[in-house]
Amino acid sequence: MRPPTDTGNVIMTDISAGLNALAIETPSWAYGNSGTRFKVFAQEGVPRDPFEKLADAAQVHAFTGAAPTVALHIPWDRVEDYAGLAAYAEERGVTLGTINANVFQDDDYMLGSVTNPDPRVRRKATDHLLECVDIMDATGSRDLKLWFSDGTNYPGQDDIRARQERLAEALQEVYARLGDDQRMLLEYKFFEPAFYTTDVPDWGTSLLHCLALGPKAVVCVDTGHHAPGTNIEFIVAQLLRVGRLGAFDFNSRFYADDDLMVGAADPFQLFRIMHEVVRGGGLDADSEVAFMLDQCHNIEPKIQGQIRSVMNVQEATAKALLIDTAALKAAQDSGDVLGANAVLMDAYNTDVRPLLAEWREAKGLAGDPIAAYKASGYLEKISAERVGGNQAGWGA
Ligand code: PSV
Ligand code: MN
Ligand code: MN
Repeated sequence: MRPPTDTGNVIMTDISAGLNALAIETPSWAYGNSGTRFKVFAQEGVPRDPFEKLADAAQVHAFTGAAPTVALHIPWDRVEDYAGLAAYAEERGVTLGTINANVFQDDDYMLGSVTNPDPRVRRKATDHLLECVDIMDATGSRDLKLWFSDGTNYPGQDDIRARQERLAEALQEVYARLGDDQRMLLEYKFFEPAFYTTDVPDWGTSLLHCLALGPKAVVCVDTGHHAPGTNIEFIVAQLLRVGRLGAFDFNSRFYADDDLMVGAADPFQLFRIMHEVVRGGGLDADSEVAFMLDQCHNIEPKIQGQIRSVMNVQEATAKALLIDTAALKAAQDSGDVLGANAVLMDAYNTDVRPLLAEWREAKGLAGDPIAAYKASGYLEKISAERVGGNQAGWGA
């Protein structure tokens, strides 16, 4: 095992380079009130509009130094002047990131959006996706993230094969509208809200559509969108191999799409994922893999929850960077099963918190971002200033 810090600067330098490359995008919707279908619990000081969400996201970046961009969800973050919104973000030290389309909350979409049997609804949905590309042009965003709630609840309800053709047609139209430096991220999810078939249920379906579209179409892996027991790191390795891992939506789950803080339910899984990311070049200088959070903080303080999530990803990444890759390869090549496993476990079992504090302090940040944020008084300030904050999506 490579000891983390005190045997020399070489190791700290290696790890620093990897950590420096790790930028984690936070989602605007994490800052608003959220809940389950049973209850949304209102918290004090939550943002009343997209501007205030950006102000909160800027705090996460200020205290972690690792969350420089913010994802928007349209229409939740609809404004008149997107260039103005981008300028507001930049004044606070962050920039606008991925544009998330939303073709799941209108009554029209009960039987699907771009796969709906009704051509009028398909047109409406595709027009929204095209509008999102217009917004990307105004915000300077690179990525359009597409998640479709489309699917069926009952066998025979619709022609599941025709739905794939409708999906391909809409994706093709949107793909053709992308600029040279823009990308389409196609997210998959195995169920919910559809319970029998989902039109983009898995990475294979997403990848097939991306391959048919072209190089600007890449897969988004939301870590909460798999059946229990799915080996997500294998999916990550496979997509990296073929250059089609576009992005992560990080979160963690105990049961279904729980949207809990990444690394909370299964830190070992997150470490295994980050090991494959590092192994597959996902943190290299020429990597275009985007690391995003897609979470809701229903019962915990939201800004603090985002800071903790960023730290959890950093801890898993630092551990992955600590793996003694030469020793691992030697053990693997010689068929030393237990030796190879021990190399991985030694890195995982290392307490990287002192090393991360050192990395932060070298950048002029507080070693403990949570304590520094709590001491800053920001939560008290927004609680006093903001009255009547909105639900994550529909209000703002
Ligand atoms: C769907 O469950 C999802 O993961 C998609 O990314 C949505 O855009 C997001 O959640 C926000 O609700
Ligand atoms: Mn997601
Ligand atoms: Mn989800």
